[in-house]
Amino acid sequence: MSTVSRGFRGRRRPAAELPPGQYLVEDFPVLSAGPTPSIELEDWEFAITSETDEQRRWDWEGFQALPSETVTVDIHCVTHWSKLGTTWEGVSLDTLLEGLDTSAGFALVTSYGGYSTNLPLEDLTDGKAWIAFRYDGEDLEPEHGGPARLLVPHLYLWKSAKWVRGIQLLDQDEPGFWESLGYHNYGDPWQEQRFWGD
Ligand SMILES: Nc1nc2c(c(=O)[nH]1)N[C@H]1C(S)=C(S)[C@@H](COP(=O)(O)O)O[C@H]1N2
Ligand SMILES: [Mo]
Repeated sequence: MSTVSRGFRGRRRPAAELPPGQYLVEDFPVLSAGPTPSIELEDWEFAITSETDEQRRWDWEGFQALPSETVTVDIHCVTHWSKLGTTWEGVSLDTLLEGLDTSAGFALVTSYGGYSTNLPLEDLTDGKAWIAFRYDGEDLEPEHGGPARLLVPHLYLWKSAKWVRGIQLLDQDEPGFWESLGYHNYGDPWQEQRFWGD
């Protein structure tokens, strides 16, 4: 309809779908604590290391050969923006962890460039997290974490480590980059767990 103004185009969703204190964005802001690392696909690798030092390692080719999923999810940044209905392609952590013998309770996710973030292992399993390499039908742009990033949309987006390189499974929780600087250890947007003490 020609009379519909720009503000009414696109996705309109009820406010109940937004966690407290969040506003909607249509664009995709970039938030990085440092420069965007450039990672050649032939050098890329991703590894999961268990608490008993059992390791699984994929190069790009091996990773691409894994079954992937396309998911549409809402994402919520602690700086108050949310973006609804974002579509990603990635490999489920369930696929990557399948058959791995672990009794670890925690995970420390590390990135090319030095970023890290921590979360309970159970927040990575049961269809809740992916290593994503495509966004909106395109290869994931470097500034958004390409070649691949963690996507764990039910927690604030700082948990979704860009340029992901590895995941260490741990018996003891260990704070990541923002968590050791005062961000909430868990970061549930629906509980508004932004900072330490929230
Ligand atoms: N490696 C790395 N991952 C990161 C960050 C970062 O600085 N480095 N920032 C986090 C934060 S605070 C947010 S909000 C999201 C932003 O993702 P985007 O830039 O794709 O919007 O990435 C998260 N993952
Ligand atoms: Mo963020």
